Amino acid sequence: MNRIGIVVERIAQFIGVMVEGDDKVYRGVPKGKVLKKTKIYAGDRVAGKIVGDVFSIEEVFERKNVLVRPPVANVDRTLCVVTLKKPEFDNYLLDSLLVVYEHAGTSPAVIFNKVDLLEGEELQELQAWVKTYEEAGYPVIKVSTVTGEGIEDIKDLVEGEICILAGPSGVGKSSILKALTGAELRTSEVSEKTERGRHTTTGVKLIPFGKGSFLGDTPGFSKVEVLNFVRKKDVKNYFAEFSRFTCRYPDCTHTKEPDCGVKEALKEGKLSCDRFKSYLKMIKEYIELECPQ
Ligand SMILES: Nc1nc2c(ncn2[C@@H]2O[C@H](COP(=O)(O)OP(=O)(O)OP(=O)(O)O)[C@@H](O)[C@H]2O)c(=O)[nH]1
Ligand SMILES: [Mg+2]
Ligand SMILES: [Zn+2]
Repeated sequence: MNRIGIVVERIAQFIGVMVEGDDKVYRGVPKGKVLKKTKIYAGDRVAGKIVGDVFSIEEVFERKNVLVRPPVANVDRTLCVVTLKKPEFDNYLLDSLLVVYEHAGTSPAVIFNKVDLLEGEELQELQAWVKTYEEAGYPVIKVSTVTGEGIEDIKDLVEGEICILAGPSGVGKSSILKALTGAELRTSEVSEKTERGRHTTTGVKLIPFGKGSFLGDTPGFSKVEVLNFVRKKDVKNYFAEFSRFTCRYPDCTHTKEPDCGVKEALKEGKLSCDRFKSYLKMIKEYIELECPQ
């Protein structure tokens, strides 16, 4: 009888399959037409047979999406991790991640980590950013891996989902992975040393946690060029908050057109100027903006 599984490890030539109703990870071996035709990704849902310690993969089910970096299929959720401090918040980078990962067919969420480091005015600043991203339509969770705040909220949000962590270096992605799953990444398996002596994740490993969820870590990055992924005219579609306002032209880019509801809303303080500035920077348009102080 065929069993169903999910590819949880794809590291060099090794394929690890977790089989439904079984906690063990089997070594996956592609068979027949799968062997000839199909590339196998972490996140793939597969069918096949258990033969001793091996899972022979006879079928790979259709994918919902495939991310390139990291190479993972069927990603439901991208947890975009950022911090206000250590490292300092780069809202343009976050906005770029949100556009690219939504375009890739995943649902992004915003995780503000290291909230234990904030006090006084910094907490007010955090609250303002939380409001901005909630108004943009994203789930937002405040987290500290030091105090444990927010960890259960992440588990509730991503029940049953395949998730990956994304965000700049040093924001605490691996620490969140550890807090959620208990797993410390064994560097020998999923990392290699760079010239600077740092360990960087190379292979992909999805770790089960919470209520039927899986989580993959990624190395941090500092720059995302949205126009390498998304057509310029489509970028505005990934700023869901713009669609609350009506413009004279239905295909308005909210730049030089007359009677633009979005620019009107910015002037009246009904839309975040920070988000709009990110939008302009992404599409490389520069116009005079009227923003209330
Ligand atoms: N104060 C505080 N420090 C944290 C928190 N989470 C992680 N850190 C620290 O931040 C540093 C970076 O954490 P990592 O988990 O390695 O960050 P990362 O995002 O995986 O970094 P890269 O793998 O380089 O992309 C470590 O020294 C952690 O101990 C937190 O909630 N609060
Ligand atoms: Mg890390
Ligand atoms: Zn407009």
